[in-house]
Amino acid sequence: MKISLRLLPLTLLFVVLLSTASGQVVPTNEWVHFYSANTTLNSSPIPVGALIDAYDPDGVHCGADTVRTAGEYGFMNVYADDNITTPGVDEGADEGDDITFYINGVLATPLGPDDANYVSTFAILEVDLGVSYELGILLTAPSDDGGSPNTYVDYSFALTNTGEGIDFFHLDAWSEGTWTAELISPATTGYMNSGSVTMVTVRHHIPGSALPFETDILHLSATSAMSLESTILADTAQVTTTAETSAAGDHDPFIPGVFELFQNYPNPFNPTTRIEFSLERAMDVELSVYNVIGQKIATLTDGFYSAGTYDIEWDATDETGRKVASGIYFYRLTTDDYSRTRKMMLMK
Ligand SMILES: [Ca+2]
Ligand SMILES: [Ca+2]
Repeated sequence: MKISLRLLPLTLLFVVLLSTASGQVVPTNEWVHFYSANTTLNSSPIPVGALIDAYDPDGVHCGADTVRTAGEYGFMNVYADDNITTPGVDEGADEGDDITFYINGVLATPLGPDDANYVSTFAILEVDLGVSYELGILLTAPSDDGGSPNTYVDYSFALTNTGEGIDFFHLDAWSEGTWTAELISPATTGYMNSGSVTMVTVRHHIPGSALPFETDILHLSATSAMSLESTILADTAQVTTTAETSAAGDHDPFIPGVFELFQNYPNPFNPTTRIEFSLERAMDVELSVYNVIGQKIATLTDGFYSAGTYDIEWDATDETGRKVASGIYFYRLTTDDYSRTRKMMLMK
């Protein structure tokens, strides 16, 4: 079958559109094996994970393989049309058909030594392929967010394949500080078509020990498995999570059977206030006061307490005995396993 050179690109475009619409290879009882030990992407050995697809001149998807060893593919079965049992359905090639190959959805050039032709059933043909195309990744971060200690914030990053071919991505999420990052969806690896966008959900866990206004940075990176070693293609994006603490502590998890930290009284206050807490059992506790940027300014008590209810006064002075300014402060009770924080206001 001859196609004029002028018509070739449009015909091939049609083939791709048709094939991605119809998709699956239908195996028949006759095929040709194609293979290569010298197939390249952008002049380097084709990487593991690359997708090779074969089409007959009718645009039928009649062969598929995934690269398992860099630079190689095959044996890859390219199937014939079964003209006897399914005369009305075209499953693939007829003898003498030229076969068109795509790598990651991009037209590949057959480089021999054998012709890319369904010469005769059960032939074994060595056809090296070469393809060149641009790779591209774009990761877009959502807005910064916040949440209470002992909870988490889910972020949706947009991952776009801005390259010209299908790519195979590796995702990696991590936290810059001591908090934890968890990739929720999709899986850590996956294929994406050129131009497509995938939303990646990453969960940033805020530990119970996080102080008010403490922040941590969450990173997400996407790396292309199709990029070559010398030019690793990757993109990263980041968001900052802030630990928040509400006045009533209404986002704090309830900690039954351990302790309770009550709202200070009076509040707002001037010049002193009382902070009450109760312990269900004996334990080490620390009660401290923090300013709005998360700095500890006073330790009200730190020691071993038996079970019971206690009441501690704060006279609005810092560790050095100086009076602190009007404004919002946090007080926090910390035990070996838990902590709880509440907000109070000094109003002079
Ligand atoms: Ca058929
Ligand atoms: Ca056919």
